[in-house]
Amino acid sequence: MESHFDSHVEQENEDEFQKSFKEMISTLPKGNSWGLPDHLYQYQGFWLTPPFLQGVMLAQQQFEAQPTDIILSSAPRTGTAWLKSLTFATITRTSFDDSTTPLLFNPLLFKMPHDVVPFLELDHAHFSANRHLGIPLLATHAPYSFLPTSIIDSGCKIIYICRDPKDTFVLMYHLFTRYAKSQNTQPIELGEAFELFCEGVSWYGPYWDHVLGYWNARLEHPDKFMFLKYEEMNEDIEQQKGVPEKIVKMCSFENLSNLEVNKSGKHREGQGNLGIENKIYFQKGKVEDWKNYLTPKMATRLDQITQQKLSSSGLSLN
Ligand code: PAP
Repeated sequence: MESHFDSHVEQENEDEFQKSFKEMISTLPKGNSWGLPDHLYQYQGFWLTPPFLQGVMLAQQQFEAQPTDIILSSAPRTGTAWLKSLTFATITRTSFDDSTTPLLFNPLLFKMPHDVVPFLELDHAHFSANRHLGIPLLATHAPYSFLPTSIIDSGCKIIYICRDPKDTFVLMYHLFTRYAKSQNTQPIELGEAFELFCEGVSWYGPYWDHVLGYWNARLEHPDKFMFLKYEEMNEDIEQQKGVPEKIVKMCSFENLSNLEVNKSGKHREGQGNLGIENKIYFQKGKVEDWKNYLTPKMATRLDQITQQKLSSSGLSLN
C-alpha cells in the first residue's frame, strides 16, 4: 500500500518535473500553433505543444512496455481512429457478440475509438490498467526518436499508419479551424497554415520526418513493424482483402460516423482545452478530398517537397 510518505515524495518529484519542464521549454524555439492559444515548441527536431511534449517526456521516464504490447503510431490525421477501431475489434473479436446484453456489447459501439485505446502522451494512469484488461493496445503520435526506450527494447510490435501529405494537411487544417471555432477564437487562413505545414511547423511535424523516422526504423527492425498507408488500406478494404468482413463493416467510416456517440459525444470532456467533440473526427473519411481545397499550385508544391524529402528512401506517399 502507498504510504503518506510515498505520495509526498511522488508529489515532490512531480513538482520538480514540472519545474524543470517549464525551464526547459522556455529555452526552445517557439512556433505558430495555427492560431491556437498554446504555442508549438521545437524539441529535438519536432514541433509539439506543451501538454503533449510533457506527456512524451513523462512516458520516456515511466512507461515500461511489455513484449505483448502493440503500439499504434501515427502522425495526427492519418487514420489513427480507424487503426484503433480495427485493431481493437480484431483483438476483442471473441469477447463481444452482436447481442444487446450490456456486458457483451462491443465498446466500439458506445465509445469513440480514441476512448477505447489509451494515448501514451496523456493517459499515463492507464499504463498498467490497460494491460490488466488483456487489451495490449496503446496509441501515440510521438515521432520514432521520442519513443520510450522500453518500446524499442522490449520486443513489442509497432503498427504505423501514414497518408498522402496533401490530405493530411487538409484534415489537420479542418481540425484546427473546427477546434478554433468551438473555442470562439479566430481560425487561421488556409494559405498561412499551408506555409507553416510546408516549413514543417505543424502539430508533431515536420510530417515527412515523422513518416521517415518510422520508415527507416522499420528497415532496421523488420519483425517489429507493420507499416500501413491509409490509401492502400482503403483499397484493400474495398476489395475485401485480408480483414474479416464483420470487422471491416463495424469499423467502417459509415458505421462509426453514424453512431450516436460519434455524432454527439465528447472526447476528453472535463480535461480543459483538450476536450473536443467526437464528430470533429468523423467528417468525410475520403481519399483525395484535398482536391476540394488546394490549388494545383499548392498540390504541386507539396508533391515536390514530398518527392525531395523521400527521394532516397524507397517510400512514396502520393
Ligand atoms: P487524429 O490523429 O487527430 O486522432 P485521425 O483519426 O487520424 O485523427 O483522422 C481523422 C480522419 O481519419 C477522418 O477525417 P475526416 O472525417 O475529417 O475526413 C477520416 O478521414 C479518417 N477516418 C476516421 N475514421 C475512419 C474510419 N472508420 N474509416 C476510414 N477513415 C476514417
